[in-house]
Amino acid sequence: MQVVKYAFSQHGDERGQLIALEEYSDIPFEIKRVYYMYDTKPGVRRGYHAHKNLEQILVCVHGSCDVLLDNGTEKKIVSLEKPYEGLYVPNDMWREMYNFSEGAVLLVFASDIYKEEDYIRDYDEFLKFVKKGSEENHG
Ligand code: T46
Repeated sequence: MQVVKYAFSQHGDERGQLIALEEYSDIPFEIKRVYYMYDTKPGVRRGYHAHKNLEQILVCVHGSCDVLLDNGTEKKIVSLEKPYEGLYVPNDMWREMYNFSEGAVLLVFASDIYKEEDYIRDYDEFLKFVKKGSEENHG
């Protein structure tokens, strides 16, 4: 599994840093929604789902957290600890976010509005979904 992490351009000067993110260039899709999570309680693990048709970029703009990515055959753990790093999370990818540091803020850019029907929240259903997709693609 290829993990795609972006290193965003930092516009730094003696005053500090600034990052600007534009759709279709820094963010590789049209941004239809932005959300963020903060005040995450100690020991909490979030996510536990995949999306059928949603691309996202996750940026830990303050603090750090870990993200487990699972495509049904392989798992990878990615640490997000720099405000200039973005993790691309494509369709058909199970994700869990955990190890949030105190005060962590996880910002997410999404390619679509919120649609509950796009979520796969059951892991066995997810495995069936990705297996079906790969059979359709490979005949
Ligand atoms: C994802 C990971 C990285 C909304 O009403 N609108 C929204 O756009 C979102 C994202 C959530 N909600 C509501 C639905 C739930 O009642 O906020 C509540 C918490 O959402 P959820 O339990 O889905 O949060 P996470 O952290 O498990 O997952 C979220 C995103 O939902 C998901 O798409 O990829 O962050």
